[in-house]
Amino acid sequence: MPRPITLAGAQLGPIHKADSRESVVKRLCDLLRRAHAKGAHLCVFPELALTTFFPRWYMEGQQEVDTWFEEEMPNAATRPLFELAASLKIGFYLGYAEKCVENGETHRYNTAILVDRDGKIVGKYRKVHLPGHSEFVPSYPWQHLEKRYFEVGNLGFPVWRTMGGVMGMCICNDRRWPETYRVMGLKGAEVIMLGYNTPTANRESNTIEPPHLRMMHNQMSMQMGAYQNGCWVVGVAKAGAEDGFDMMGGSVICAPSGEIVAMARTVGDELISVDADLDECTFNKTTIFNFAAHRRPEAYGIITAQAGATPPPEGEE
Ligand code: ING
Repeated sequence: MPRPITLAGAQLGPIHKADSRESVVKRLCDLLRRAHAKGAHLCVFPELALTTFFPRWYMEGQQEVDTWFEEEMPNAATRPLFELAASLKIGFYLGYAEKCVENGETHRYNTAILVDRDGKIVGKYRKVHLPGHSEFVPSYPWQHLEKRYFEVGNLGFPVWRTMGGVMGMCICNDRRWPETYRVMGLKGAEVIMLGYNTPTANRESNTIEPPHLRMMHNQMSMQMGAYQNGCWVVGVAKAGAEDGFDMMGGSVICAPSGEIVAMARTVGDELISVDADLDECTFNKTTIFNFAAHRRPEAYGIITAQAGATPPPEGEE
């Protein structure tokens, strides 16, 4: 039987280094009002949605680095967003840089939270696949220092039964790895939501990887995740030129069929939405991708047994 849910993606245009959290939260609230006007039940904001994509900058002092992190959530800057969402009865995904103390130790993660329609945090995810590097590379026109500023997420890929379905989260580079979707697919995910900050250009060469190819990889990754696991995927960009550094847009909502059913057309603040039906997950999950009937885990051991590839030795023809 139909299980309607209106999904929204709230793409953000650039956030510059000088932009305050408060000015950004005002933009998030405006997008949330636009989501409400569309009848949305759930609104997905981007990765690191409160600040500029600061891993593009090399910083040495931990004090400076920590200015980009939130030590509690909600906090004074974000409470207006939580309160508005609860008043509008809209759940949301919010990506941000998390600094926390666990067992007396300080940790820093690239984090996303899932907030239900009453404004309560029901889920947290910490980014597992951290791309880039940890040391300054002088030859790069911009840095990508996620491995320097964040620890690898320690929560796995959880899912939550909330807002009428089974919801999962991931962040940015996670969307390129099929394992991300499959772990949540094996837990019955019906909606996988994610935010991303992706440079439009390849920092080393526009010929190896021209922008149109990067956009194809971006959207193809999410379409395949949706199709191969029979779930909705909502992928939302922080886009536009942040202090002159171009980030791609292309936010999408993908149906369980793998079709793109909504797509952003700008590189600014833009809302996309779809009147979805969670029951559309059933066809793939019970036929083509009926995991119990068709998967053969005994053949897949290498996938979790090792990280890198081990081709046969050279010379063995
Ligand atoms: N950004 C990029 C992403 O995975 C990247 C990094 C871009 C990796 C292009 C590979 C190719 O979309 C983040 N923040 O992960």
